[in-house]
Amino acid sequence: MTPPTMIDTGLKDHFSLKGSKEAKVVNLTSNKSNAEVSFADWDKFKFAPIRESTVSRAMTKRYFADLDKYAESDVVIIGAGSAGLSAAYVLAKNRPELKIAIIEASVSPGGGCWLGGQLFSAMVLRKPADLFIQELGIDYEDEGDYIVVKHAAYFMSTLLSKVLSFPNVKLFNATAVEDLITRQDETTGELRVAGVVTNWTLVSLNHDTQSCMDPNTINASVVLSASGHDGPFGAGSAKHLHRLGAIEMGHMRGLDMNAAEDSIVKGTREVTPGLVFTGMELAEVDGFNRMGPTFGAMALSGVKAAESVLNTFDV
Ligand code: 48N
Repeated sequence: MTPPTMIDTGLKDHFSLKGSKEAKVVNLTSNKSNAEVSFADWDKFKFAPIRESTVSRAMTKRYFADLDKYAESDVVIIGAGSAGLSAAYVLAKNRPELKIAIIEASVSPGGGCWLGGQLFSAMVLRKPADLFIQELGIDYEDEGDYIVVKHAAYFMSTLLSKVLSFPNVKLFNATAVEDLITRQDETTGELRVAGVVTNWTLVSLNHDTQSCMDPNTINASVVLSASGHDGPFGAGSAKHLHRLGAIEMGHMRGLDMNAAEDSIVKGTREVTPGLVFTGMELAEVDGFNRMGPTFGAMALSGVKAAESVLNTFDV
């Protein structure tokens, strides 16, 4: 019987691995104990030992350190969809000194950007959004006035991985923003947003089934709301401001790709002191059209939102 061919585990830098029984792993260069391990004989395979509490402490120590660190954040972004994450990328890359907390209600960040339209995979972005795709190093097909990324998940996973790799960003997923921290100017009466009120999403979904489950808070110099159009959680900040009498809600209008994408990008701004809106939540604030399955405005609204956030710092 011909010996099995070389198994490429992607680990060959550390292992000399052959498919045959005699294969030996020579000096695990990344392993301090320099243990000799043979992957050829799985019966002898063994992980390094661990105690369960070590895993628990490794997770909880870091999570609670992050809660402490980001309890005072420079920027809080509500919603890890395409607009929120595009803004997070621009902010984190350009201002590494800023502490940026992203609050995402879902366990899985990404919002509506894992698929194109009607569950189709390909993602369309109209130019000049191709410039942002080039910045992210994502391959695409150039179709003249627009580009196509072969799978929306390729865009979202690339953007997400880059945002999460920045040392000044912390993603709190499975965490919902339930309300806004506000300050009222005693003389002018002007309302300023000064942070967010949070809770585990599963708690937020069950306030009616339990006795009072009070929230937590994050103070922030600026809040960027990117919670998408109206839905179970969507447009939360717009609804909070409306409840507080700070804005009238325009509510998202019918689909018009050309009108929608231009107005969303141009309309991205600080709507109330301390609160910038971006992405489809802005359509609920200003009554813009929806654009349907095209994502250029989400990316570039996020880019503009980053600029609006920085402008509030640099006043
Ligand atoms: O993807 P979305 O919903 O929002 P955007 O604005 O980033 O992108 C919108 C885009 O996907 C479209 O809707 C496209 C262009 N379609 C247009 C059309 O015509 O239909 O992401 C929002 C994120 C989601 O991940 C939510 O889970 C999250 O925000 N979220 C929240 N996270 C924390 N606390 C909340 N209260 C909350 N509400 C929503």
